[in-house]
Amino acid sequence: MSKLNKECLPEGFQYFPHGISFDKSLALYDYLCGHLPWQQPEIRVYGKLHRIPRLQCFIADQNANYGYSGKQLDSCEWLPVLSSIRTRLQQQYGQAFNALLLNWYRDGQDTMGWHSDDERELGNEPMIVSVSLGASRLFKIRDKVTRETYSILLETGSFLMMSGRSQHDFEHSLPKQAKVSQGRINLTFRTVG
Ligand SMILES: O=C(O)CCC(=O)C(=O)O
Repeated sequence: MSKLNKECLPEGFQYFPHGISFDKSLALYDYLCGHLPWQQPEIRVYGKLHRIPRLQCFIADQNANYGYSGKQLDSCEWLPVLSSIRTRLQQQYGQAFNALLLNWYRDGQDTMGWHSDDERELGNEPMIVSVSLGASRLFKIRDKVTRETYSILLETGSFLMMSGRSQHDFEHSLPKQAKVSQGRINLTFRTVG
């Protein structure tokens, strides 16, 4: 069963459509495309090395080490505009975020596979705030037990907050959307222990 209903996201997921204004979010998309050292690292999947199907950049305070798929991420410096968003989110959500993972989906061919953000460094019930910039993309959430799937369209300037048991009970993904020709950048603010 699949649901497409922003009011009906499972527990632990909350969507805020207008966290950043439309114009500012698109200007920020353009700025970040040209001002970060984007990389396309390789990860090992079932023993074979593959380049991830998107570009990525990781920013963290000193001593905030984080990785996934068995790989530590190299971090770069906070840009002032990203520090400002972090400050705002910290005030809004009462959480100290010390790391930011950015993913750049150059068009609808770029994706993120099913996973949970359940690495040990994120703690037991992490709060992760995800900010979307650029093209709208579908975000899928799947119950690990019932396999029930939820879909939500993440629009530019929106915030998606994941907290509580969201990473225990659910997986999420960003599927391919062949008709999407524009790019999207996603920022996920995290607290790494
Ligand atoms: O681009 C997105 O909205 C998904 C990002 C994501 O799944 C993650 O950073 O763990």
